[in-house]
Amino acid sequence: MHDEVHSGGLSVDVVIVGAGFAGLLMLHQIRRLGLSALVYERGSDVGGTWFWNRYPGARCDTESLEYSYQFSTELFREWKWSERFATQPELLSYAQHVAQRFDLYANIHFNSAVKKSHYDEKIRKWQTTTSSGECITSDFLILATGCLSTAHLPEIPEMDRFLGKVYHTGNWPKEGVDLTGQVVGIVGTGSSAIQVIPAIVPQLRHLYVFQRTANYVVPAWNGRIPSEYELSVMADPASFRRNNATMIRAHGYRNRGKDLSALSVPHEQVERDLERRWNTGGLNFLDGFNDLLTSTDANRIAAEFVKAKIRKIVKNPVVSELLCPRHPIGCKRVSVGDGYYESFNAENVTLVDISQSGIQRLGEDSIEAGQSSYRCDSLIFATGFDAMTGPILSINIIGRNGVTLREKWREGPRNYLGLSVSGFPNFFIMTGPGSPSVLTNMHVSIDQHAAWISRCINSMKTRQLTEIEATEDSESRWVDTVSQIASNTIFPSCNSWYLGANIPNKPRMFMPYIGFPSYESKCKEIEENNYSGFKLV
Ligand code: N01
Repeated sequence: MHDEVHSGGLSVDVVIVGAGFAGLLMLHQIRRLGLSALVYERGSDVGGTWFWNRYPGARCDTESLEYSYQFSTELFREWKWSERFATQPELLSYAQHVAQRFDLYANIHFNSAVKKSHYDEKIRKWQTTTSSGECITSDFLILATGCLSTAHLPEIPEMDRFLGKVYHTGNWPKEGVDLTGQVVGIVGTGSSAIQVIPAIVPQLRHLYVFQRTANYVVPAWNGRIPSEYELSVMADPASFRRNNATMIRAHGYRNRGKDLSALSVPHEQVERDLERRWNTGGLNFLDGFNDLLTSTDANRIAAEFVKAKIRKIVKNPVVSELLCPRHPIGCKRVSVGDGYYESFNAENVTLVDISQSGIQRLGEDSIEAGQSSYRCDSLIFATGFDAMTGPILSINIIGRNGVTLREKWREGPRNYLGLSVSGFPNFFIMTGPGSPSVLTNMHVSIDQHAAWISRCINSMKTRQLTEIEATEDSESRWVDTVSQIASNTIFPSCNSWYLGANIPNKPRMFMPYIGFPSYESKCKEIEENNYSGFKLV
């Protein structure tokens, strides 16, 4: 499929970075065009997020039937999910199954991290080098590096002094970890922590949970998928998928809310809807009304509803107050999981409030915070990721005139549609900043990007064009559009990773585009207008 070139390197039409769900589909689409492609993956197998995040309790918080590949009805019908919210091992098996079923392994190089990609303007090709010493020349470079794949370990004084084991949820050891009978400290209370905590508490001697910011957690009520529901979905997968794509976050159409302000109806009606959604479980908790994420008054109703639930679940009133968040609900990602708040009723769990003190230092066998020292055998950092831009900028990407992407994005990511960067021809980013990405069901966003990019490449090849690249003007207008949409919501109002606020010195900018349906139609319109806003050569 690919040619050897004189330098001893390889030459292909397309280099794809990453063999997670996005990279696998992109490879499949490029091969369907009859073009050659190679995928470079730093891990030893496919799966991306689900390859690395093997921590106890890890599972997806988008429903399995929705968090499935969209491109093949046969695949959709033949794969049987065992639970409403799939576990990490099942998601990893699914990725492996897809790679085998579509014969993708042959074109993936594992244990091979892309270090540098340089656009050679003379020959109009990308030159890519990897950690395993490979050099590849390609017409196109596509990043499918994921949004939450650069784990963030905070800098804590005297980190190296700790003699026990230190784990990060985003890099969990493949061979597993036995924590039985240990005293463990966990730092962080985001989506990863709220899954780990209930999963490990029963086996521990003691767990200290170090909380800097309390988090809103809504139940999953996980269980088997009701067979009549599954049958109805399987009867017409196309309309199931289409209906989900009409939702702002590209999933949850079964729980579609009303196009109605929560402030325009009696309070009891809002409470009833929240109660019904709480009892249904899942990420559609805030979908009942159209202003829960745009009006602080409407948002407060939902926030207070969850706080009342926390106060009811957690028996110790001091602990339950500490667990009640102070920021608007949804401006940091709402977490979904079962048994998190209940864990704080267990005798072997202590919540440590570090909102004022932070963690001061590590000792040989302890964490020191506030005026106290907490003895621990092992530590788990559930401290998140350098989200969205981290994985992209970990590669030295060099565009026209030797300008690096890192320089270009010094003040935050700039691109057009999230897909293309001016000064970086024939370069596409899948589900990155500037696209709906992390605010959506990733499979829908991946599908839309893979289809759009492959049609674009096909069109270029058929028309014998050699370069496509966003213009600076369309890029500037797009950056303004993304931030304008966000400014009409409560999203920018707290220190979330959506804004880069979790990483010291990272430029603050709301990165994802809000609203899958309007994004999808914009991309379609641009394509139909012969890629308006792009420069084609
Ligand atoms: O990371 P996070 P995550 N000292 O950034 C705390 C997806 N995901 O891995 O809020 C003390 O959300 C930090 O505190 P604060 C999902 O999109 C999905 O949990 O910054 N604490 C916070 O509590 C999710 O949003 C699934 O004050 C520190 C925590 O660490 C995203 O991944 C499962 C600290 C980090 O929370 C990231 O989730 C898991 C410090 N120095 C993840 N630094 C599902 O599909 C950070 N913290 C279910």
